[in-house]
Amino acid sequence: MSNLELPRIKPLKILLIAPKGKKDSKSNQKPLFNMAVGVLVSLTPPEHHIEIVDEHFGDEINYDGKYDFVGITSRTIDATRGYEVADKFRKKGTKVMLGGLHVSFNTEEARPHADCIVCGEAENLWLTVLEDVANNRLKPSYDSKDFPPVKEIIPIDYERIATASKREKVDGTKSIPIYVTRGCPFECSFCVTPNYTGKLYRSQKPEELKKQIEIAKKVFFKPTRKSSKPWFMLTDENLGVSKKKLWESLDLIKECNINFSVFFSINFLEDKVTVKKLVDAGCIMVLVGFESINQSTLEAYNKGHVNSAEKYSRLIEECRQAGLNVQGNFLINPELDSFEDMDNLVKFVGKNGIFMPIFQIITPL
Ligand code: B12
Ligand SMILES: C[S@@+](CC[C@H](N)C(=O)[O-])C[C@H]1O[C@@H](n2cnc3c(N)ncnc32)[C@H](O)[C@@H]1O
Ligand code: SF4
Repeated sequence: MSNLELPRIKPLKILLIAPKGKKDSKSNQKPLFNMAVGVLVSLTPPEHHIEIVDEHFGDEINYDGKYDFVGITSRTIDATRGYEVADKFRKKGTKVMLGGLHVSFNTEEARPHADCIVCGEAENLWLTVLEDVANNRLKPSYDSKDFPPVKEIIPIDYERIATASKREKVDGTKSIPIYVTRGCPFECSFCVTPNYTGKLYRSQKPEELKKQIEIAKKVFFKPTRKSSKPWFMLTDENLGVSKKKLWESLDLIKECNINFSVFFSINFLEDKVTVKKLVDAGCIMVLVGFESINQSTLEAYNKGHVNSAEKYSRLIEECRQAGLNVQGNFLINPELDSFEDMDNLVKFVGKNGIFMPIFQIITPL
């Protein structure tokens, strides 16, 4: 249904917040605007007024503002702060809606902090939620499972985000997020993605993608003498899954004159044409989940069919030769990794010159 066919509802004043948890404050990661907020803004019909507060950018929260409701997104690292913000708004009588990955899996924990909890992807439930707020019949919870599955991911409205967030333009040393796809069909046992955004792999329409990059450049990028090209971070969980869509998208991205980084499974980098297309399109870095250099550990993670440990060194070197940096994610798991494994991993990372390796202690889902 297009916006034109929707019944008119009372225009709402909405505040969307990306909270920043205490642990997150220790990160030296350059902030990137939050794509959950980006999607909600892009889904909201134009008659509603939206403001964005992202604590990762140091935005201040005005608890005295008059809003029809405040929507707060959550990842685990930021969830406690999200609850704190929610409690403060509710004390002032403002309705609070919590959504996102963390609360979707921890609804009972989140419930005392919210008037409404939204579980799962927002695309197909958001207009119903807005209508219910406008008609004063907001329900305590909405679950994407009760709505049709999200088969299409929508273009991001960068212009509206720029207006709603009053974000300053960035030079090419900071990244602008964009997605091409969502979901991942693999089922690595430690990864929340297949259980959340789902195994259904969805892509944006390639022609929409090019338009968005051009608009995002216009509203968010400020060239400087040192960095004349914008840097985009593709926030896809795994860009390589559909080679046809990937190639189509890369051919279009190439025309946009940008640099970018992306998450990618190592096995897809065995295809030399894919690597060349990535480099030609402006990809500087692929972030790969190597997890372990032991095939038996990969098998234990149900990742043995996605990654072959014996190919790692060759593929990293081939990417380097082609002009592509490979950043590596490794899991540290006390149940599977011995001290000797750790020593071998450190040696592997040094020997193969892995760019900015990330070691993460495996955390429960
Ligand atoms: C891109 C990305 C990054 C980027 C960008 C982060 C950013 N600022 O946006 C970078 C590299 C910086 C990053 C950093 C980190 N990330 Co990260 N990241 C991702 C990735 C691949 C995609 C996120 C994304 O943009 N998705 C697209 C948006 C549109 O989806 P969404 O957020 O789920 O929102 C939808 C719904 O949830 C819902 N929704 C969300 N919020 C709300 C709110 C309301 C009110 C409503 C109604 C609906 C709603 O509607 C949206 C549209 O459908 C995810 C994987 C994943 N499956 O999410 C991991 C992921 C989110 N990251 C993860 C982690 C652990 C981290 C770090 C902590 C890593 C670290 N150790 O430093 C940091 C934390 C930084 C931070 N505070 O966010 C974990 C989070 C696990 C968890 N339990 O929370 C994930 C799931 C990866 C994984 N498989 O484990 N990340
Ligand atoms: C870098 S992306 C992976 C890119 C690509 N999808 C792949 O699998 O190669 C996500 C990374 O986050 C890390 N991760 C995911 N779930 C985790 C968990 N439960 N605990 C710790 N780290 C986790 C893993 O190292 C994983 O590779
Ligand atoms: S391939 Fe990557 S995104 Fe997909 S399930 Fe495995 S770790 Fe998660």
